[in-house]
Amino acid sequence: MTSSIVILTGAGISAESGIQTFRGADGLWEGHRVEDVATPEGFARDPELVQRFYNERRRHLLSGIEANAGHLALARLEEEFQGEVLLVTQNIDNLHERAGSKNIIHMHGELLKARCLDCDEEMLVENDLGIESECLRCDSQGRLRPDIVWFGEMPYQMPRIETALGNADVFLSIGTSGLVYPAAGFGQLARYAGARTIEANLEETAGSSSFDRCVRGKAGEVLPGLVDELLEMGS
Ligand code: BJW
Repeated sequence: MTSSIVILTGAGISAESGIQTFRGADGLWEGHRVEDVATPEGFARDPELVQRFYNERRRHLLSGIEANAGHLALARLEEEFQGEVLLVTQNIDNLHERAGSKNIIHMHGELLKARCLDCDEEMLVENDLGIESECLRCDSQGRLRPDIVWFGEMPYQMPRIETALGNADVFLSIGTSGLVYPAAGFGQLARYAGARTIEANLEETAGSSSFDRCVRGKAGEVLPGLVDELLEMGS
Protein backbone atom coordinates (compact mmCIF):
# COMPACT_ATOMS: atom_id res chain seq x y z
CA MET A 1 0.00 0.00 0.00
CA THR A 2 1.40 3.37 -1.00
CA SER A 3 0.74 6.12 1.53
CA SER A 4 3.24 8.86 0.71
CA ILE A 5 4.25 10.28 -2.64
CA VAL A 6 6.88 12.97 -3.18
CA ILE A 7 7.00 14.63 -6.59
CA LEU A 8 9.83 16.81 -7.93
CA THR A 9 9.12 18.93 -10.99
CA GLY A 10 11.45 20.92 -13.21
CA ALA A 11 11.23 23.21 -16.22
CA GLY A 12 10.11 20.36 -18.52
CA ILE A 13 6.62 20.23 -16.99
CA SER A 14 5.98 23.85 -17.94
CA ALA A 15 7.46 23.52 -21.45
CA GLU A 16 4.12 22.51 -22.98
CA SER A 17 2.60 25.67 -21.50
CA GLY A 18 5.09 27.74 -23.51
CA ILE A 19 7.69 28.47 -20.82
CA GLN A 20 11.24 27.85 -22.02
CA THR A 21 13.43 25.31 -20.23
CA PHE A 22 16.94 26.40 -19.17
CA ARG A 23 19.32 24.11 -20.96
CA GLY A 24 19.14 23.11 -24.57
CA ALA A 25 18.46 24.95 -27.82
CA ASP A 26 16.65 28.28 -27.35
CA GLY A 27 16.89 27.78 -23.57
CA LEU A 28 16.41 30.57 -21.05
CA TRP A 29 20.15 30.85 -20.48
CA GLU A 30 20.79 31.53 -24.16
CA GLY A 31 22.06 35.09 -24.53
CA HIS A 32 22.85 35.30 -20.80
CA ARG A 33 25.75 34.14 -18.69
CA VAL A 34 24.38 32.16 -15.75
CA GLU A 35 26.78 34.02 -13.42
CA ASP A 36 25.25 37.32 -14.55
CA VAL A 37 21.56 36.56 -14.02
CA ALA A 38 21.37 33.69 -11.54
CA THR A 39 23.86 34.47 -8.78
CA PRO A 40 23.81 36.97 -5.88
CA GLU A 41 27.15 38.30 -7.20
CA GLY A 42 25.57 38.99 -10.61
CA PHE A 43 22.72 40.87 -8.91
CA ALA A 44 25.15 42.95 -6.84
CA ARG A 45 27.14 43.79 -10.00
CA ASP A 46 24.24 44.72 -12.27
CA PRO A 47 20.83 44.76 -10.54
CA GLU A 48 19.14 46.37 -13.54
CA LEU A 49 20.13 43.53 -15.87
CA VAL A 50 18.90 40.92 -13.40
CA GLN A 51 15.63 42.79 -12.73
CA ARG A 52 15.09 43.07 -16.50
CA PHE A 53 15.64 39.30 -16.95
CA TYR A 54 13.03 38.46 -14.29
CA ASN A 55 10.68 41.32 -15.30
CA GLU A 56 10.47 39.82 -18.80
CA ARG A 57 9.79 36.36 -17.41
CA ARG A 58 7.15 37.73 -15.01
CA ARG A 59 5.40 39.55 -17.86
CA HIS A 60 5.50 36.40 -19.97
CA LEU A 61 3.99 34.32 -17.14
CA LEU A 62 1.18 36.84 -16.72
CA SER A 63 0.51 37.09 -20.46
CA GLY A 64 -1.97 34.25 -20.79
CA ILE A 65 0.25 31.23 -20.05
CA GLU A 66 -1.88 28.35 -18.76
CA ALA A 67 -1.35 25.13 -16.85
CA ASN A 68 -1.21 22.03 -19.06
CA ALA A 69 -2.35 18.42 -18.81
CA GLY A 70 0.76 17.50 -16.77
CA HIS A 71 0.04 20.10 -14.07
CA LEU A 72 -3.63 19.08 -14.04
CA ALA A 73 -2.78 15.38 -13.63
CA LEU A 74 -0.64 16.14 -10.55
CA ALA A 75 -3.41 18.25 -9.03
CA ARG A 76 -5.82 15.33 -9.58
CA LEU A 77 -3.34 13.00 -7.85
CA GLU A 78 -3.26 15.24 -4.76
CA GLU A 79 -7.04 15.55 -4.76
CA GLU A 80 -7.84 11.84 -5.15
CA PHE A 81 -4.93 10.04 -3.46
CA GLN A 82 -5.79 8.61 -0.01
CA GLY A 83 -2.35 9.35 1.49
CA GLU A 84 0.07 12.30 1.48
CA VAL A 85 1.24 13.98 -1.73
CA LEU A 86 4.02 16.58 -1.50
CA LEU A 87 4.88 18.51 -4.66
CA VAL A 88 8.37 20.00 -4.61
CA THR A 89 8.93 22.22 -7.61
CA GLN A 90 12.11 23.85 -8.84
CA ASN A 91 9.96 26.06 -11.04
CA ILE A 92 9.31 29.66 -10.16
CA ASP A 93 6.08 29.90 -12.18
CA ASN A 94 2.69 29.41 -10.49
CA LEU A 95 1.23 26.84 -12.89
CA HIS A 96 0.93 24.08 -10.26
CA GLU A 97 -1.18 26.39 -8.09
CA ARG A 98 -3.27 27.41 -11.08
CA ALA A 99 -3.90 23.72 -11.86
CA GLY A 100 -5.16 23.19 -8.29
CA SER A 101 -2.18 21.66 -6.43
CA LYS A 102 -2.02 22.84 -2.81
CA ASN A 103 0.74 21.04 -0.94
CA ILE A 104 3.61 22.70 -2.80
CA ILE A 105 7.15 23.73 -1.94
CA HIS A 106 8.81 26.19 -4.34
CA MET A 107 12.37 25.22 -3.47
CA HIS A 108 13.90 27.78 -5.89
CA GLY A 109 11.51 30.61 -5.02
CA GLU A 110 8.67 32.31 -6.87
CA LEU A 111 8.60 34.78 -9.73
CA LEU A 112 5.57 36.60 -8.31
CA LYS A 113 7.33 37.36 -5.02
CA ALA A 114 10.02 39.83 -4.04
CA ARG A 115 12.13 40.05 -0.91
CA CYS A 116 13.56 43.14 0.76
CA LEU A 117 17.32 43.06 1.24
CA ASP A 118 16.96 45.39 4.25
CA CYS A 119 14.11 43.94 6.32
CA ASP A 120 13.73 40.49 4.66
CA GLU A 121 9.97 41.05 4.15
CA GLU A 122 8.49 38.90 1.39
CA MET A 123 5.78 40.43 -0.82
CA LEU A 124 3.68 39.60 -3.85
CA VAL A 125 4.70 41.37 -7.02
CA GLU A 126 2.95 41.44 -10.39
CA ASN A 127 4.63 44.53 -11.87
CA ASP A 128 8.19 45.18 -12.96
CA LEU A 129 10.81 45.60 -10.25
CA GLY A 130 13.53 48.23 -10.57
CA ILE A 131 15.84 50.51 -8.65
CA GLU A 132 12.88 52.76 -7.79
CA SER A 133 10.80 49.93 -6.25
CA GLU A 134 9.92 50.47 -2.60
CA CYS A 135 9.58 47.91 0.16
CA LEU A 136 5.98 47.87 1.45
CA ARG A 137 7.18 47.26 5.00
CA CYS A 138 10.30 49.37 5.62
CA ASP A 139 9.90 51.83 2.69
CA SER A 140 13.53 51.51 1.58
CA GLN A 141 14.03 52.10 -2.12
CA GLY A 142 15.82 49.87 -4.63
CA ARG A 143 16.30 47.09 -2.09
CA LEU A 144 13.81 44.59 -3.49
CA ARG A 145 15.17 41.48 -5.19
CA PRO A 146 13.24 38.74 -6.98
CA ASP A 147 12.50 35.98 -4.45
CA ILE A 148 14.56 33.48 -6.41
CA VAL A 149 17.15 31.01 -5.12
CA TRP A 150 20.29 31.67 -7.11
CA PHE A 151 23.41 29.53 -7.39
CA GLY A 152 25.29 29.44 -4.10
CA GLU A 153 22.13 30.14 -2.07
CA MET A 154 20.27 27.64 0.09
CA PRO A 155 17.05 26.32 -1.49
CA TYR A 156 13.89 26.78 0.59
CA GLN A 157 12.49 24.27 3.08
CA MET A 158 15.27 21.68 2.77
CA PRO A 159 14.63 20.04 6.20
CA ARG A 160 10.95 19.49 5.31
CA ILE A 161 11.90 18.11 1.88
CA GLU A 162 14.51 15.74 3.29
CA THR A 163 12.08 14.40 5.90
CA ALA A 164 9.46 13.79 3.20
CA LEU A 165 12.01 12.02 0.97
CA GLY A 166 12.98 9.79 3.90
CA ASN A 167 9.34 8.77 4.43
CA ALA A 168 8.27 8.45 0.79
CA ASP A 169 6.90 5.23 -0.67
CA VAL A 170 7.11 6.67 -4.19
CA PHE A 171 9.33 9.43 -5.55
CA LEU A 172 8.43 10.82 -8.96
CA SER A 173 10.77 13.21 -10.80
CA ILE A 174 9.35 15.05 -13.80
CA GLY A 175 10.97 17.21 -16.48
CA THR A 176 14.26 18.03 -14.80
CA SER A 177 17.75 17.54 -16.24
CA GLY A 178 19.21 16.33 -12.93
CA LEU A 179 22.12 18.75 -13.19
CA VAL A 180 21.36 21.15 -10.35
CA TYR A 181 21.90 20.14 -6.72
CA PRO A 182 20.50 19.50 -4.18
CA ALA A 183 17.40 18.56 -6.27
CA ALA A 184 19.55 16.33 -8.49
CA GLY A 185 20.27 14.10 -5.48
CA PHE A 186 16.64 13.61 -4.37
CA GLY A 187 16.16 10.42 -6.43
CA GLN A 188 19.09 8.71 -4.74
CA LEU A 189 18.09 9.94 -1.28
CA ALA A 190 14.56 8.62 -1.68
CA ARG A 191 15.76 5.31 -3.13
CA TYR A 192 18.21 4.67 -0.27
CA ALA A 193 15.38 5.39 2.16
CA GLY A 194 13.25 2.71 0.48
CA ALA A 195 11.06 4.59 -2.01
CA ARG A 196 10.20 3.31 -5.46
CA THR A 197 11.62 5.94 -7.82
CA ILE A 198 10.18 6.96 -11.17
CA GLU A 199 11.49 9.48 -13.69
CA ALA A 200 9.30 11.05 -16.38
CA ASN A 201 11.25 12.98 -19.00
CA LEU A 202 11.46 13.46 -22.75
CA GLU A 203 14.94 11.98 -22.71
CA GLU A 204 17.57 10.23 -20.60
CA THR A 205 19.03 12.55 -17.96
CA ALA A 206 22.14 12.76 -15.78
CA GLY A 207 20.17 11.07 -13.01
CA SER A 208 18.29 8.38 -14.94
CA SER A 209 20.36 5.50 -13.52
CA SER A 210 19.14 6.24 -9.97
CA PHE A 211 15.50 5.57 -10.89
CA ASP A 212 13.73 2.21 -10.75
CA ARG A 213 11.61 3.14 -13.74
CA CYS A 214 11.98 5.72 -16.51
CA VAL A 215 9.00 6.88 -18.54
CA ARG A 216 9.90 8.71 -21.75
CA GLY A 217 7.59 11.28 -23.31
CA LYS A 218 6.07 14.71 -22.83
CA ALA A 219 4.84 15.32 -19.29
CA GLY A 220 1.39 16.34 -20.53
CA GLU A 221 1.07 13.06 -22.41
CA VAL A 222 2.54 10.55 -19.93
CA LEU A 223 1.40 11.98 -16.58
CA PRO A 224 -2.36 11.34 -16.85
CA GLY A 225 -1.68 7.57 -17.26
CA LEU A 226 1.02 7.53 -14.57
CA VAL A 227 -1.34 9.24 -12.14
CA ASP A 228 -4.04 6.63 -12.86
CA GLU A 229 -1.48 3.91 -11.98
CA LEU A 230 -0.47 5.64 -8.74
CA LEU A 231 -4.10 6.08 -7.72
CA GLU A 232 -4.71 2.37 -8.30
CA MET A 233 -1.66 1.44 -6.20
CA GLY A 234 -2.93 3.63 -3.37
CA SER A 235 -6.45 2.26 -3.26
C1 BJW B 1 10.61 17.67 -20.65
C2 BJW B 1 9.73 18.31 -21.50
C3 BJW B 1 8.40 17.85 -21.53
C4 BJW B 1 11.66 19.27 -21.69
N1 BJW B 1 8.03 16.84 -20.75
N2 BJW B 1 10.23 16.65 -19.90
C5 BJW B 1 29.62 21.10 -8.09
C6 BJW B 1 29.03 19.84 -7.88
C7 BJW B 1 27.78 19.72 -7.29
C8 BJW B 1 27.07 20.85 -6.90
C9 BJW B 1 27.65 22.08 -7.11
C10 BJW B 1 28.90 22.20 -7.70
N3 BJW B 1 29.18 23.52 -7.79
C11 BJW B 1 28.15 24.23 -7.27
C12 BJW B 1 27.20 23.36 -6.85
C13 BJW B 1 25.88 23.68 -6.24
C14 BJW B 1 24.93 24.29 -7.25
C15 BJW B 1 24.81 23.34 -8.45
O1 BJW B 1 24.07 22.37 -8.43
N4 BJW B 1 25.53 23.62 -9.52
C16 BJW B 1 25.53 22.73 -10.68
C17 BJW B 1 25.17 23.51 -11.92
C18 BJW B 1 26.85 22.03 -10.74
N5 BJW B 1 23.64 24.41 -6.58
C19 BJW B 1 23.34 25.46 -5.85
O2 BJW B 1 24.09 26.42 -5.76
C20 BJW B 1 22.04 25.41 -5.08
N6 BJW B 1 22.28 25.69 -3.70
C21 BJW B 1 23.04 24.89 -2.95
O3 BJW B 1 23.57 23.88 -3.39
O4 BJW B 1 23.12 25.28 -1.63
C22 BJW B 1 23.94 24.50 -0.75
C23 BJW B 1 23.28 23.28 -0.20
C24 BJW B 1 24.06 22.32 0.41
C25 BJW B 1 23.46 21.18 0.93
C26 BJW B 1 22.09 21.00 0.88
C27 BJW B 1 21.34 21.96 0.31
C28 BJW B 1 21.94 23.09 -0.23
C29 BJW B 1 21.07 26.46 -5.59
C30 BJW B 1 20.57 26.13 -6.96
C31 BJW B 1 19.68 27.25 -7.48
C32 BJW B 1 19.20 26.97 -8.89
N7 BJW B 1 18.57 28.11 -9.40
C33 BJW B 1 18.02 28.06 -10.78
C34 BJW B 1 17.66 29.49 -11.24
C35 BJW B 1 16.62 30.14 -10.42
C36 BJW B 1 15.23 29.90 -10.90
C37 BJW B 1 14.89 30.63 -12.19
O5 BJW B 1 15.55 31.61 -12.57
O6 BJW B 1 13.94 30.17 -12.83
O7 BJW B 1 16.90 27.20 -10.83
S1 BJW B 1 19.15 27.36 -11.96
C38 BJW B 1 17.93 26.59 -12.94
O8 BJW B 1 18.21 25.17 -12.95
C39 BJW B 1 16.60 26.81 -12.20
C40 BJW B 1 16.01 25.43 -12.26
O9 BJW B 1 15.06 25.28 -11.23
C41 BJW B 1 17.20 24.52 -12.16
C42 BJW B 1 16.96 23.13 -12.69
O10 BJW B 1 16.67 23.16 -14.07
P1 BJW B 1 15.64 22.11 -14.65
O11 BJW B 1 14.31 22.35 -14.11
O12 BJW B 1 16.19 20.75 -14.50
O13 BJW B 1 15.59 22.57 -16.21
P2 BJW B 1 16.51 22.11 -17.45
O14 BJW B 1 16.29 23.08 -18.53
O15 BJW B 1 17.90 21.85 -17.03
O16 BJW B 1 15.91 20.68 -17.86
C43 BJW B 1 14.64 20.52 -18.42
C44 BJW B 1 14.34 19.04 -18.55
O17 BJW B 1 13.01 18.87 -19.00
C45 BJW B 1 15.25 18.32 -19.57
O18 BJW B 1 15.71 17.12 -18.97
C46 BJW B 1 14.30 18.00 -20.73
O19 BJW B 1 14.61 16.76 -21.37
C47 BJW B 1 12.96 17.91 -20.05
N8 BJW B 1 11.79 18.24 -20.85
N9 BJW B 1 10.38 19.28 -22.21
C48 BJW B 1 8.96 16.23 -20.00
N10 BJW B 1 7.45 18.41 -22.38
